[in-house]
Amino acid sequence: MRALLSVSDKTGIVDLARSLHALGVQLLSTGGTAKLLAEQGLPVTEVAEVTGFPEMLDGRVKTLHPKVHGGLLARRDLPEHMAALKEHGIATIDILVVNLYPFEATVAKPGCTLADAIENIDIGGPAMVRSAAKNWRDVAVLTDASQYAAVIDELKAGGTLSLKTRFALSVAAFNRISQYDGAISDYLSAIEFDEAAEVPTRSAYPGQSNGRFIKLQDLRYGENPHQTAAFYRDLYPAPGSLVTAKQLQGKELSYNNIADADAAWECVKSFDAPACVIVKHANPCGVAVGEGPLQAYQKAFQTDPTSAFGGIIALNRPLDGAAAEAISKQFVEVLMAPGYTPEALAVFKAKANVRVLQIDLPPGGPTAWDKGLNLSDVKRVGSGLLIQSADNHVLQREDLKVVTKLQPTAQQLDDLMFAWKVAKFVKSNAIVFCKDGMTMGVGAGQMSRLDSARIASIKAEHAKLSLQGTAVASDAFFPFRDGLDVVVDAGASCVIQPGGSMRDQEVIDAANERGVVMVFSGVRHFRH
Ligand code: 93A
Repeated sequence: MRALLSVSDKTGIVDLARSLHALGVQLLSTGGTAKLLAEQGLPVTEVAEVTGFPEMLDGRVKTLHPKVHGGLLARRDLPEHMAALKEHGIATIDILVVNLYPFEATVAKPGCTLADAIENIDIGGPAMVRSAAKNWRDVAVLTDASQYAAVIDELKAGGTLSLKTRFALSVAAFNRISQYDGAISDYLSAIEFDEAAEVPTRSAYPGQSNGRFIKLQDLRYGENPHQTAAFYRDLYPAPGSLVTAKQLQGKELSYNNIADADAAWECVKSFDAPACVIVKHANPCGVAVGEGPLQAYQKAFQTDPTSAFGGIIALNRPLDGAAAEAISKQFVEVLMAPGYTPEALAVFKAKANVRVLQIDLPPGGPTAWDKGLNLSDVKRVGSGLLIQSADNHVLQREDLKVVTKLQPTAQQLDDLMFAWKVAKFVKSNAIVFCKDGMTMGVGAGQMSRLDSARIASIKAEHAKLSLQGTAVASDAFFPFRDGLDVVVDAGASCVIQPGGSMRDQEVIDAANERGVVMVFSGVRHFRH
């Protein structure tokens, strides 16, 4: 038997070669690998000796030769193939051990140039891997050091490898090649060609993933214990996104924790002012801005203390000791902030189960960030995917259109803008009552807008909050006046909604009749 060993990552290769040699396998190898094996006293033949060609073009051409590929690809069961080998003096290669130029690790290094990346695109390695993997009935292909031990054990036990093992190795090899090519494709897709300078440059964050993901971890289970689950990240995660979080303490994150944490983080990072968002079951049950983290949290908590129990809490300012003390009085599943003072960390040390995450806010502030990106939003349906650009729309004050006789006061405008920002993160149908930079009642995820409105006011009642003089946001237009009547009956003095209904006039007339302010945003924020 002959084995060809050509590896960039030399981990475990000497032990493997030694075991193969002990089993009577003849060793072939490329420059660096051959040198290492020879230094360890192993008898090894250089591929250059076999091909009769030196390695050339800085190693770009080492193994791309019929003496190598013929030896890998010939079918041992076809006499014509074996005769052709004989005619051309080619010997079969039965085991191939290759790992590729470290392309992924190279491009992951800060400051990696395009030239560095290109030099680390392996050509000869994948070609050999494909040849061997295609001819899996006759050739065993090892592409990862984690496979070495089992292969040696099997060879020691029976002198050969089973077809089953060779097939599994072939599948693993093609998977590795696909992953490798995917990384190259992703990297190059992020390059923009600068016409003027005639140079390609790579944007730090391409804002697209080509559908390529990297597994971060297996999760204990999915949404329910009988479902399996894992957590993946985009190949190029957006700065400030949940996958960039560092967990400082606490139990392992669950599937639902991650989904809720994302909802909370996306919402809190849309605020410029110090803000706090408490999420339960993917919906905010309290959102507030304040002078600092403590006040923001206290206000957010007040919205719905019952629902906040076991909540996911996100803040967009570093957490200080006082805010930590206040938060630690409630049962909290996950806590997120861009930083923690030592006092804040000390508070949670005593509560070992609380998952404490630190995430940097995206650079440039919420507005710049939301506008600049083309993140995609994906939903699985049956055996298909729905893909859309993320709902990054940020409403500006000048976009508002006052449609009632009554004009909003400055305070009402602030409340309306705040309510609109929150409504974007509430599942449809969303009705959100707000006042003084805090949510006063959130109605989420109902099949009828009227029910969302009713639920929001019931919740305010439970929290002993008065809805008198509140601002209300509705994520989509009121199709009839009845929805408006419900929120005004509950105490709202101003309303923001997209407008655009056939019966806008009926709803505007109702607002005028009830003596409330109404503004149109001109955009809808469905969130299903
Ligand atoms: O430059 S290559 O694309 N051209 C080749 O012909 C070739 N043959 C093997 N890269 C090639 N390799 C790669 O060299 C292998 O995939 C492996 O990663 C590396 C091992 O080189 P050395 O043994 O010199 O360290």
